[in-house]
Amino acid sequence: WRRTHYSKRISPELSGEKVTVMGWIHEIRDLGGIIFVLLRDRDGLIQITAPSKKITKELLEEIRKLRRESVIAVKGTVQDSSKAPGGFEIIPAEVKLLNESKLPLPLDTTEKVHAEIDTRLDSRYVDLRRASVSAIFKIKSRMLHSVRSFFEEGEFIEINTPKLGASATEGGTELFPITYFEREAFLSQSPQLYKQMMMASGLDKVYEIAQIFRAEEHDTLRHLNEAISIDAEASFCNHEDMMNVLEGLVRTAIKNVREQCEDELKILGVDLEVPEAPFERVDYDDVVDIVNSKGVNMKYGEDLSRAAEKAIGEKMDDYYFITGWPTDIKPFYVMPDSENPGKSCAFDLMYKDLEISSGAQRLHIHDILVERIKKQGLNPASFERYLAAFEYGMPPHAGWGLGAERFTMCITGAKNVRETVLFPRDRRRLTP
Ligand code: ATP
Ligand code: AMO
Repeated sequence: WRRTHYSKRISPELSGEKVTVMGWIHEIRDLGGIIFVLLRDRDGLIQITAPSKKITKELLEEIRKLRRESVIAVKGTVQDSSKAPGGFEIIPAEVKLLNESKLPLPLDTTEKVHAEIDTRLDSRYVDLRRASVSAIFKIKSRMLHSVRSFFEEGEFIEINTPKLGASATEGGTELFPITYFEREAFLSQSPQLYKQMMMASGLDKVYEIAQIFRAEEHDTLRHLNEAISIDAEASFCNHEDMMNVLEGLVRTAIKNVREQCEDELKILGVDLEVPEAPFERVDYDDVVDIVNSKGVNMKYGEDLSRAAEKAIGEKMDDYYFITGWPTDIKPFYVMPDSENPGKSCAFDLMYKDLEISSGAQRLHIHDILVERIKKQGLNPASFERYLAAFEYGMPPHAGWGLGAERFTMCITGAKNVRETVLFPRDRRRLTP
C-alpha cells in the first residue's frame, strides 16, 4: 500500500482513476444501504462513498466497524459527484485499518464542540487535526520560510549562537537559571551580545531565527516563556537602514503568505492586506501627548503601559514605528541621539496595540558603552568578553529582534500568543 494522492490533489477531472488515500476518519455516517466516510488528511477532506449496490458485503461490514479518528488507507476509484465536498467521491475497492483510535476523544476534531485552550494544549496532536488550528502553523511555516529567503536575498549570513551562557544579555531580570555542571548558568534571553560581536568579525550582516527564554512572570495573552526571535544585525549602517530592512521583511512575508496560504487564510476568515510602505512613524514625545490626550496617564520617561499601548494603537495605522525613545528606558547597547543624548536611536515596531519588534543603532565606542553599562546599574566585568570585541575594530552597526509568534498573531488574527506555538511554555505549563 502506497499513498498516491493527498486530498488536495484529487479533483472531479480524475474521475475513473484508481487512487490510494490515507488519513483519519473525520466522520462516519451509516445510512444502512450506503455508508459515507469523511477521510481527513493534512490538506482536507475526501468523501468515501460505500453503496451496498456497488461494493461487496464483506467490505461494507468492514467499513461499518470503523470508528472516528482511526487511521485508514483506502484504495478506490474517483467518481465525480456534485453532492460531495470538492465535487468528487471515492468508491472503495479495499479498506485497511492501520490503527484504531481510542474513544471518547479528548476533544472534538470537527470543531462543532468548543474546547478550552488547556484541554486543547494537553492533546495538541488531536487539536491540530482541526483545520483552523493547523492553518496557523502552515502560515507560520510559510512566514518563516519567507523571512529566511528575504535575508538570504539580502545577503545576510545565518548564524547560530549559544542558548546556554554564564550571564545576562539584556540586564539582570527575566532569566532562567540552570545548573551547568558545578556552576550556575542561564538560558539565553536574546542573541543580542553575540550578534553584536559578529559585527566585529566582519561577517557584516547576520541573522538568527532561534529560541529565546524569558522568565516573564506575568500571565498575558502575548507573553511566552519560550519564544522564537527573528534577529538581524548589520554593519556600516544605522537604525534608519535597519528599519527599512524590517519594513521590507514584514511586507514581503505578508505578501507571500497572502499569495501562498489562500486556503488557510480563508479557513481563519482573515482578509490579509500588505501594509503600505513607508510605515507610519511617531516620536515617543508625541506618543506621550497622544496617550494623555486620550485620558490615559503617561509620564515622560515611562515605558508604555497596556492602556497606553491601546490608546496609541487606536490613533495609528496597523503597522507603525515608535522612534525617539528616551535613552534611559532602553538597554545599555542603544546609541543615544548625538544631538540630544536624552533620546536614543531606538525604535519599536508596533501592530495596533502589540509591540512586535525592538531595534536600534548600537553604541560601538567601547568607553561610552562601559559608561552606559555602569549607569544602568550593571557590572562591566560581567560583560568582559563582549566589551573586548569593541576594542579591536568594531564598525558602526544596527539591528533588531522580531518576535515570530507575535508576528504570526498579526498575520493570523490569533488573539492569544499560545495559539501560535505548538507546545507553549508559560508560567503554568511545562508539559507536553
Ligand atoms: P519586551 O519584549 O521588550 O519585553 P513586551 O511588550 O513584552 O516587550 P514587557 O516590558 O515585557 O514588554 O511588558 C510590558 C507590557 O506588559 C506593558 O505594557 C505592561 O503594562 C504589560 N504587563 C506587564 N505585566 C502585566 C500583567 N500582569 N498583566 C497585563 N499586562 C502586563
Ligand atoms: P525585545 O526584548 O523587545 O528586544 O524582544 C524583541 C521581540 O521579541 C518578542 N518577544 C516575545 N514574544 C513573546 N513572549 C515573550 N516573552 C517575548 N519577549 C520578547 C517581541 C519583542 O518585540 N535584543 C533586543 C532586540 C534588538 O535590539 O535587536 C530584544 O530582545 O516581539
